[in-house]
Amino acid sequence: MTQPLVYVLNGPNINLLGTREPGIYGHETLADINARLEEQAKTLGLTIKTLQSNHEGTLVDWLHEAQAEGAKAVILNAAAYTHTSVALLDATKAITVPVIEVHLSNPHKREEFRHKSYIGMAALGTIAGFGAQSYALALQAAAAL
Ligand code: CA2
Repeated sequence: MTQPLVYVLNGPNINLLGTREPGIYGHETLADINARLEEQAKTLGLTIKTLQSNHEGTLVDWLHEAQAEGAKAVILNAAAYTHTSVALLDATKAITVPVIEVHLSNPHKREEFRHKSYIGMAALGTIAGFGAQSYALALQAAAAL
């Protein structure tokens, strides 16, 4: 039997993780986080597909792809597009796959412009503020769905 598939999508600048602003985003790189998620996915009996793009339309395409590929959940850190992208909101609404919004930091503790989340208007739930652990908590939530 094939294992449930979960997409893990990361948005702009997350590829730079671990290189700048460690006080906010931690010392781990995206490769470190993804490697740990792969291990966790094995334990949970899930298959994950990890992707990162700096381009809004590519993230929209991957949300559509998650649906087309029969993914059971999407974990999405849309980064700055969280606070700006109606296109990602529409894509999140357009698919029936549940989207779990994730953030390393807690945007509500930060600047006012980060308090609004377009993704949060359509996501099943949001996990924020736990650093790299936010992704692990989201994968656990996905496994429980
Ligand atoms: O806390 C999060 O996960 C964010 O989604 C990160 C975004 C930010 O715009 C959101 O408000 C909250 C920024 C990602 C930038 O990534 C960097 C990585 C390394 C160094 C600097 C930024």
